[in-house]
Amino acid sequence: LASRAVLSTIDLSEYDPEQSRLMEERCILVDEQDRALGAADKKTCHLMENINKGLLHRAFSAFVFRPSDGKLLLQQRATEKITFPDMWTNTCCSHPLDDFEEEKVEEEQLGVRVAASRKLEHELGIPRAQTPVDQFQYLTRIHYLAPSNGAWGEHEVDYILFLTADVDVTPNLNEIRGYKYVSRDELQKMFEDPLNSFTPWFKLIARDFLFGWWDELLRRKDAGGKVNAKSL
Ligand code: DMA
Ligand code: MN
Repeated sequence: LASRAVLSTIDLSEYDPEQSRLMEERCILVDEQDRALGAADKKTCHLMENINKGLLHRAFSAFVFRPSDGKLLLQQRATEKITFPDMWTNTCCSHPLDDFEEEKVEEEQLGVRVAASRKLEHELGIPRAQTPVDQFQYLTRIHYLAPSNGAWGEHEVDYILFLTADVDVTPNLNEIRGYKYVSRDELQKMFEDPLNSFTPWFKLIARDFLFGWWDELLRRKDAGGKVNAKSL
């Protein structure tokens, strides 16, 4: 598998310097059962040539809902992003890193929770105190592969996390162009407008899971309850 394959690389000098630097982060490599196999830099992990050889890494997709009205916080990815630029997507996605011991912890999905709190602050400027790791609800994990533009793509075991919390957003414009809160119906309308483009994982999660879970979240909102993923 990947450990024995000769992996490809690429020159990043044409890309945004900060996003190029972030390509040095070390992702956690996994097998299809999400067993950790080691680490590789983010650049190596996101080249389709390597993905086609079986390279797979761990990721998370966080969905933040506003308590008062149950609306979902969306972001539009910055033009500077190397993969999937300018697309609308869920609140925040990224990777638990091999660079941090606590992000490798698998018990109670601690590693991905810590990474989610870290990246909600990095991308949206949300203070970490507003995203306590024990408040994220883990729903499920999905295995998916999606080409992006040019040489790039994604191939991940992606942990889906929900958080219902009031948050203060101060966008990092190198990461996101914009953000907005949407109701279920407003998101449906956005999907129907061909002028909007969405990340493939957000479309997949929306199609297969999100609307059902969101309905349950709204039903249980006043009871302060969490979504029962097994019942869906
Ligand atoms: C990667 O997201 C993770 C998923 C689930 C697609 P990303 O490209 O936004 O990560 P980062 O901003 O860390 O490059
Ligand atoms: Mn990835």
